[in-house]
Amino acid sequence: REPPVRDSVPQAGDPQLRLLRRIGVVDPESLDDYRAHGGYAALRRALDIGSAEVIRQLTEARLTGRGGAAFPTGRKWEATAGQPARPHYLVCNADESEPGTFKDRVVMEGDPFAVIEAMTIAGFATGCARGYLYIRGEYPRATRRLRNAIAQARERGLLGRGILGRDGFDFDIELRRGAGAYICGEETAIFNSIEGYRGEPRSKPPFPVERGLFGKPTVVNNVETLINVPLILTGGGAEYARTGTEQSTGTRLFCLSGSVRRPGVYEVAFGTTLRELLDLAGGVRDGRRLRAVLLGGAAGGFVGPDRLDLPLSLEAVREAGTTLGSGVVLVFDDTADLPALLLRIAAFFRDESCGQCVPCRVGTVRQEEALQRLARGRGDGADDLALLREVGQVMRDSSICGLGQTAWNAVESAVEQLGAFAAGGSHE
Ligand code: L3W
Ligand code: SF4
Repeated sequence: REPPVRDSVPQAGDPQLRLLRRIGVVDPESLDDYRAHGGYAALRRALDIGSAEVIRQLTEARLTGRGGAAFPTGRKWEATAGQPARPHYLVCNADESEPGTFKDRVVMEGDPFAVIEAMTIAGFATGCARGYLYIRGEYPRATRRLRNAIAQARERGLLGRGILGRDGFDFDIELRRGAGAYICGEETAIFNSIEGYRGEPRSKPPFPVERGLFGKPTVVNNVETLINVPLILTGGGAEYARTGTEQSTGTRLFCLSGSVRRPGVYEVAFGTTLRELLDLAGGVRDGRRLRAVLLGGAAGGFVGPDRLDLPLSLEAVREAGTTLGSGVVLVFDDTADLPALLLRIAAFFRDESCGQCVPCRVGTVRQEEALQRLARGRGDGADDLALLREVGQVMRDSSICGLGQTAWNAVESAVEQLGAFAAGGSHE
């Protein structure tokens, strides 16, 4: 079933936009139109300057991963390119499943050729012969448009053998659809899924750059990370780094939803404050007061109305004890039922845990049970709060992957900073 079209790019056509500049402007089904809007100039430039210089430009731009962990992209590409084992693989992580995240969908539906061009540049720079585009199964329109983009690019010599007439540059893309499991967005669970095994994360290290898909050196990047690459190549890494802050360069796509007047995807420079971002979206809906904002998604953390002047940069949110994650900005007004919300988040993690390791498999169940007791207002809650903290710490310290390691983040921030279960906080 096709999901409803969301009017999610309110500022399409705005000259300030970079990553979203073609959305709503270009015909997403036409390679010619993509080219007419500057498409494939960056791939030409990449071939002209060579793979080492492409990576140098990314490093100079100080581009970081947009999937949540903000690892330096230049370092990742350099590490993969330098591996002697062959073949190398590229994986574009388009399994966008973090609750409240829909930026990659907007990009893939509105500017699919940009994703294909960026993957081709990544393949060239890191010496990959094949790229896998692993897309969330619930994204039928994006899947159709990407399939069409891949087919057109192949037809026109922009994928396949001798790309753009360059002897020896062979690269192709295979699209794979996920089947509804959140954990398959974890980079090593993707490998298992592509290889035909259960979607369970692998222990790291070894990191994918050394041993990834089919045991070979693999570079894994989020959709948003990749679409920054053509911009960096056409404008230059140093120029790119002039936008944003010292440690967070460029722009970021934020997914605004919940109690805001104009929900959607917004592109702003890193360092923009939360207040400015909420103002762009028209502020809190129906004239209500702000209760909290969930930043970074279920794996992120809540901030209260006292943090509206928080700059949205990696360094500032780290200091504030939260994360930008995959760009989630989920807004709650003063009618929000925080305990009910935490129960929903806890149920999500319990449900999506792959069950492979004990801290996460058992911890997510214990977390949900303790929250249920707290929400029912049983006793003074001291024992359950202590249990929550202990279980949360164990999950964070000893889970195999990011799901278990972050399953306590949002609950912790609501308990410790918003006083979700302080006297009178129970919702019954
Ligand atoms: C080479 C090293 N590579 C780390 C690589 C690693 C990975 C990247 C980040 O994501 C985030 C979390 C949530 N040599 C390396 C190295 N790498 N050290 O860098 O690695 P890591 O392990 O820090 O994080 P991760 O497990 O890949 C966890 C977020 O993901 N999350 C949900 C995200 C959801 C979406 C979505 O729906 N679109 O993105 C859940 O946990 O925020 O920060 O590539 O290989 N020494
Ligand atoms: Fe699976 Fe959770 Fe362990 Fe990750 S932390 S491997 S999701 S059980």
